[in-house]
Amino acid sequence: MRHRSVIMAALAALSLLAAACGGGGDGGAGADGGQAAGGTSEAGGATEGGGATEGGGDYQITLIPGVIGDEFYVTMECGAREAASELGVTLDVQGADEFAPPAQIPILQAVVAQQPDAILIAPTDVQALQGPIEQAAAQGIEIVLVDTTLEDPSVAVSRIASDNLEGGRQAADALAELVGEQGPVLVVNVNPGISTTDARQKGFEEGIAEYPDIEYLGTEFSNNEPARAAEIVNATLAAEPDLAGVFGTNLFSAQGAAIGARRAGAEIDVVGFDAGPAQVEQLEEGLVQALIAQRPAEIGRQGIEQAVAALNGEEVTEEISTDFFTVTQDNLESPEAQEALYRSEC
Ligand code: T6T
Repeated sequence: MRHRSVIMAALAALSLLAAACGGGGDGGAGADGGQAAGGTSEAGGATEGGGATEGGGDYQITLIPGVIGDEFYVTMECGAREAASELGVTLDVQGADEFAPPAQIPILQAVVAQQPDAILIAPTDVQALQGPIEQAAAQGIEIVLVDTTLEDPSVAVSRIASDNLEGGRQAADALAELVGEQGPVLVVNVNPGISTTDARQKGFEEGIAEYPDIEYLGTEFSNNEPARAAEIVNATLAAEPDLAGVFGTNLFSAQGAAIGARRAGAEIDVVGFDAGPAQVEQLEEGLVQALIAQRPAEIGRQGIEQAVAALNGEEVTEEISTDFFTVTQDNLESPEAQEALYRSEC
């Protein structure tokens, strides 16, 4: 709505000028520029937001997650909603039901047509979303990349993500320790071209190379489908009955890998990225040994803060990296672990 805000501010200024010139006594409605554009929502509450919304920030921001219904993105939305309410901006969330560019691009285009002031987006592919996001930025919409990134992220004012390379290395160390630093291990990834999971795979490969007695069997792709991840583990076990461990690079890959291991009755150690409720159940059941929890709420919160800073013309931070907490059965009840678990609703 930035263009509309500018027009409304200009109209308000004109009406003030007209009033000052004695051009009519009913110009009051336009005297508060923020109010004039506030027809869309409660965003007028922006004045409470303090420094970050200084200047009448009745901003409209849309969050486009990688996919809806994924507790990582649900938790991100919760953090974004909290920040939006504190800063008095209006947040709308629109996502596709599949983690795939053909599903996400039309959503992005529909959002752009609504002309929000800023878009927070988790691009589902480093290349396929480059053009569509550049087109959004060309309309004057501020772009913040949350979680995933692009081949050329310079289109965004800020990007906020886990240090996924480091996360992959931590997964390698955790799995190596679990398997006693020996035996064949497998990675179940999502799809090539996703910045986060590509980096986790790379970090894992670098980390696991440090263990000479571990045989890295390679990476297979689940297409973000637990059933496919389970089949991959079952097929690998058929060919490699000694399979010792699996690293699932995201929530659905890890969840499916553990299901495959259970179905085969195999004693495999599983390390998974993310910490959704079903993953935590698998941890409790002993199907998974470690969950590398990201900080999705923090990513969402910082995404909103950076977008608002950009809209206010304040300093933004180009790249923000968030940390992890590795959840195990041993620490699951600790406040730190509980705080790190993902939510299925806000
Ligand atoms: O692991 C997260 C996210 O970081 C990744 O980019 C895609 O998968 C998740 O959403 C989990 O399903």
